[in-house]
Amino acid sequence: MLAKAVGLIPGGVNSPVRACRSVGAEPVFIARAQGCHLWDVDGVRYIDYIGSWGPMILGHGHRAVTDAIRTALEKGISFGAPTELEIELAELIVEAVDSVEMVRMVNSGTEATMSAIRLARAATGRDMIIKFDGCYHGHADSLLVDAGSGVATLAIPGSPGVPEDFVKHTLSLPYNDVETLETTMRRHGGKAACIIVEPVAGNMGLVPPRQGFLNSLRSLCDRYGAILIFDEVMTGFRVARGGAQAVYGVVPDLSCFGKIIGGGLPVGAYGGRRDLMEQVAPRGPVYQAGTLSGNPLAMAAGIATLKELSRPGFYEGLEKQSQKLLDGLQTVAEKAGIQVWADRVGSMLGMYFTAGPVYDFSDAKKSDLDMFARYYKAMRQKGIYLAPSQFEALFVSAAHDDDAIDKTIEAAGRAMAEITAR
Ligand code: HOZ
Repeated sequence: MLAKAVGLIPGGVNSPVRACRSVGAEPVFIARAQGCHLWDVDGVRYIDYIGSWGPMILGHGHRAVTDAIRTALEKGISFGAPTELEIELAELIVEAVDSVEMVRMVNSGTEATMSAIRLARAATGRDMIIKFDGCYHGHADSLLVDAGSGVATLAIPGSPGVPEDFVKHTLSLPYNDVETLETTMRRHGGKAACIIVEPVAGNMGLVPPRQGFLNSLRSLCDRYGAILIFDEVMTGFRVARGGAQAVYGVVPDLSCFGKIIGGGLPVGAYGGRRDLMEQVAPRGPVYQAGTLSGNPLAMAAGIATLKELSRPGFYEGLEKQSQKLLDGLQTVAEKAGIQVWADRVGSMLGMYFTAGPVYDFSDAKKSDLDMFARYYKAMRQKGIYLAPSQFEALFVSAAHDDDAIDKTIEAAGRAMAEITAR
């Protein structure tokens, strides 16, 4: 399949990281999925820790979600006109995320961040944006500066095709470094339209915010009149129902969502303060549009997913399994004599092959990438499907039961023993 795909699709894949190049492997072609398992086209079963890169928090093929999609499908696939489902999903988001008073649906996280930045620039009349090294906010031109995810995985410094004129307004600073941020804001704060951040960085592995980092973003934005944008495409409804902003108690002006709110179908959204969102067309002059935005299948899948997440004890159960996995991985690494730095926020995990600490992108890059590649391949060979990059997070779903977690820890133990035996 790969041989055929590479002749038709660049690299044989429709998104770079999944090509598995940085770990010296070939991609797995998936045939089907259920619960926490994937089966490839050769019938091999894997325990899945990618979860479609975040959306599948309930596990694959969850009945409530597939039923909702089926019901919506019978009524029509896409209308390009408002539906009641859009109102319902917007209501669920507004109700769950305190800082969001209004929300606009788009089709991907990339669209959400791109649109939120346009809005911030329009609202402030300023061009400059501030981001952080190793954070990834999609592939819009002005955001491909020291980015994480595939850009980090493939060690691409920027991207050809992005005019210098577009990126000259983007400043990228070290994550978790309040001092550098304060100095930069003293110098440029009056010109900054926004600070955009992953409140828990999940595109350079997993790097939680250090104490006070997110609060300092809030106070510096207030001091210099910049808009604070939380990119919660990964963390929204993942680390808590109210997102990372609920976990850390910091209120952004705008938030971006994706992944979980579409239940596995293509969706993104941006929302926040009413006075800002009312500047979006047609209510205001800031243009942004999309033929398939708010399409009924994705809305139905998102609604069904978010309703499941509001069941009492949902997040507690997910945290328990995630902690069990983290503890198990740390134990087997120690047993194998491998130094790792592993961390978790909610059901997002990261593990680096370095003694750490890992507080920013330069720390993350100290991980032994060769050892990661060998670990990845050994785990895959044992039926554990991890992200094929050190610079991506692991996602645990509600379908990862004790048996799956135990098997994963046991496989990790064997994988680590193998990679140290060489
Ligand atoms: N950018 C996503 C990961 N953070 C998607 C990677 C992929 O689908 O290949």
